[in-house]
Amino acid sequence: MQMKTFRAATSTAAFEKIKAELGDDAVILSNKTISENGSKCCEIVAAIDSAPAAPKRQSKESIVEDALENTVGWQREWSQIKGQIMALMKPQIDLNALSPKQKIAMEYLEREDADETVMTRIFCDLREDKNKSVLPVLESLVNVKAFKAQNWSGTFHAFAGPGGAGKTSSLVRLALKEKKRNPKARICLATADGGRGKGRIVLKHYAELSGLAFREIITRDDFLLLQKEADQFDMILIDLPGLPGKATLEEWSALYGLSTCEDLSIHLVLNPYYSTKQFERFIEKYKSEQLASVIWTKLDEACTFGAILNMAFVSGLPVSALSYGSGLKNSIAPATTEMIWRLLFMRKLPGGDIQP
Ligand SMILES: Nc1nc2c(ncn2[C@@H]2O[C@H](COP(=O)(O)OP(=O)(O)O)[C@@H](O)[C@H]2O)c(=O)[nH]1
Ligand SMILES: [Mg+2]
Repeated sequence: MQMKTFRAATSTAAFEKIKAELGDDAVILSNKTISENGSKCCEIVAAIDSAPAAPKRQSKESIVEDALENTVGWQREWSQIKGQIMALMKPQIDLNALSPKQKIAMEYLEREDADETVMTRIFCDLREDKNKSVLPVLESLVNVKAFKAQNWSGTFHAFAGPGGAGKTSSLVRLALKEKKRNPKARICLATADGGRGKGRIVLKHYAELSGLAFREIITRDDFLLLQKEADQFDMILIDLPGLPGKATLEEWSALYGLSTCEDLSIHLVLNPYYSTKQFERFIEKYKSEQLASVIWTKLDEACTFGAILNMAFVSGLPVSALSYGSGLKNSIAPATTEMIWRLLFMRKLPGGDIQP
């Protein structure tokens, strides 16, 4: 048996090292948080029965073949079925079957990048009644649950999403907003993002500045500890890392013990200007039973807002906050339905500015 100790800033990084060096068959013997040169890190002892197989050399052709073979079958099938349903539906979507007002609304939403599934759903609803306005239809499509302590019963809130989406800054700004609204609120900021990354420093800085508690989650032990002290806090906000490669939120949550925490809501932080394919990927990557809302960021940089409708329809998740600037002040708002309609139909940001 070959045994080796691995150290890295987080469990995820340590597991990556183990996978690269010992392969998928490695057995974990221990996994703990230790102190190294004054900062915390993760130490894992892993073992493997025999020497790991040398990575096989691949020709260009075999890489292409592997890639084609590995395309997840059902994903491809589903997107084909969806494409065919849409192709069948499209000729049925005759905008002239609607009232002139309804037609204008549909054309507007199409320009705003509302996708085919959303357009089909709205069309079917409007076609039933020529006097029906588009707003009640949209209201049945997009739910809102503002990010305010009184709206959410659980203590733990984790912020997930792609790197650079605005997780750390949304978390800090929402925590400061909550503290301002209720100075007695006992709020804890916790980082599970990379141990030594910039996000950690930002979080620590604002926690110290604003009298908030600060914790680091390097391994699942740290999260267990935080759960044990949870009754000291009214709200615990956790900054999750952007997950690299094929890593999924479900895997990550299981690894760190978040998936068994019943008191946890995960908020997905997204920008409206990712491509349709990218959104499809994120929906797969970040799917989780604990996903509870979407926080839309960088609205000030977007030129269409149809993604908010598309995501609401496909995920059924409410929108909890809207971020519209990089500054600390007046740049994030707990969401309201009015804000979303103003954004969609008037290009008015929650702060009042009009988008070009
Ligand atoms: N323009 C604009 N910039 C934002 C917004 N939210 C975050 N940012 C900026 O986007 C960058 C990445 O944000 P960060 O919170 O570090 O992203 P993370 O990697 O998801 O934690 C930072 O420079 C933020 O200041 C927003 O709503 N509008
Ligand atoms: Mg961050």
